[in-house]
Amino acid sequence: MFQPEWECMPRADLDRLQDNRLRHLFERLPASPFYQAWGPMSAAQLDSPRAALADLPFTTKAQLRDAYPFGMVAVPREEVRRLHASSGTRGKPTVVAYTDQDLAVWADVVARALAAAGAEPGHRLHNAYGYGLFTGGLGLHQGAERLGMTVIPASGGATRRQVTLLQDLGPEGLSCTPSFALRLAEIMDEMGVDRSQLSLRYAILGAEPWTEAMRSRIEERLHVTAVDIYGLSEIVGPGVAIECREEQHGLHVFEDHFYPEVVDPASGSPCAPGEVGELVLTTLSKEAMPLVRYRTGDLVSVIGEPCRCGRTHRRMSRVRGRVDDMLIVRGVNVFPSEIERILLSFQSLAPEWQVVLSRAADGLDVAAVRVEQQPGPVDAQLAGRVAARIRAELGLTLGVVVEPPGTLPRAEGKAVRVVDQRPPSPAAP
Ligand code: DLL
Repeated sequence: MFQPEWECMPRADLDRLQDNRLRHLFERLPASPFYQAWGPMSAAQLDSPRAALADLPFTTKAQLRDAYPFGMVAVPREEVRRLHASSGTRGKPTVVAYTDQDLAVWADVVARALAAAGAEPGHRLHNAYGYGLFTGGLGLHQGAERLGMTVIPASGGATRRQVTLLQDLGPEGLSCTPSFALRLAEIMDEMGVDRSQLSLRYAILGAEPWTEAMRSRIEERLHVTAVDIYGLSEIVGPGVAIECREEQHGLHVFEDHFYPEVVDPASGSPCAPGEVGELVLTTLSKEAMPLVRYRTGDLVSVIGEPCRCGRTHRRMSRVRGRVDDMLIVRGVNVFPSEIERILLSFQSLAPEWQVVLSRAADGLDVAAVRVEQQPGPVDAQLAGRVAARIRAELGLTLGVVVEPPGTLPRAEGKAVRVVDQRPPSPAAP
């Protein structure tokens, strides 16, 4: 463990620490042009900050976009040491600012995450997250250095060369998206790489939703222990939460820096432990861009039981999906991850898949699944069996097309699982 004094802090001490850090956050908030409008916090709010937090408004992605580029920054310009930005595929990007102290905290939490996966000082990390404005590459990089690892900054792309580096440089750890881990395995098969000759032992995978079924495939094909790492640029980047290799079940949220809540996405009221809702995060130590009750859009539940790894920080489930990624096909609601779980229960299917949404002549939406068969003899009945299982388990009628191996596009970063070919809705009058 990298920082046991923080990661295993007794719960009562952690509660007190959160209260103190929240109080400090409340005092600093008016320095942010956006939060200035809230006015100063009252004495009662400063007195019981955790209780007060639950009554404060949420902060949303739309507000961050409106504040583009620097409307949320709470420190003088010369104290901002780095900027990152979200990809902005759904509109303007959101800019995220860091002070020296923010970068140090980020490196610490990523170092904790790497250690939770099995990394040790002196190990090598092959870091295949993209470098640049995306937080994956630099986030893992500085965390690995902080832990005392040797970093191989492979970034995305050039997959064959990456396989050669994995063979020659002897890294114990791999960090990338789950879909890129599979891509590496696929190219290793093409190149005839014997996995027992590789030194890889663990993989730190995240930045996109993935399932237990996908984990089994990756662990089998790369001979690694794979753990799930979660984060988002707005809060810090990777390192908000991590699974421990002891349980590989639930992600510890580093609660000394990020205060989690899970709320009903419609009403905003708190969910009971175990109930799935939207993850809402408050930054407890961020200087450059503090955020209060930020709605992540990610659906998770809180795991109540203590963990045998000894960390006291609460665990959240894997991300089940995003509030805005739920597919509604002819009245049936489904998350793409549920489709992945069923597809990968067929050993004859490869872990490459997409859902294609289109609009039929009758104006209703239709969804079809494209998935690849594993190399081997063609099974003409397979598509029918897959469609029947999806219908039986999800109550959803989907067209299923089983494609030959190597047909679907491969992602170098985050996989695109849902392709929306529906015509844009007519603008409101
Ligand atoms: O994806 C940060 C990151 C980099 C996390 C490397 C992990 C590893 P963004 O590009 O801002 O930041 O995207 C954040 O990605 O709100 C989730 O919807 C999704 N996401 C991130 N990690 C996971 C995960 C990075 N482990 C958005 N499982 C988040 C499921 C994830 N979804």
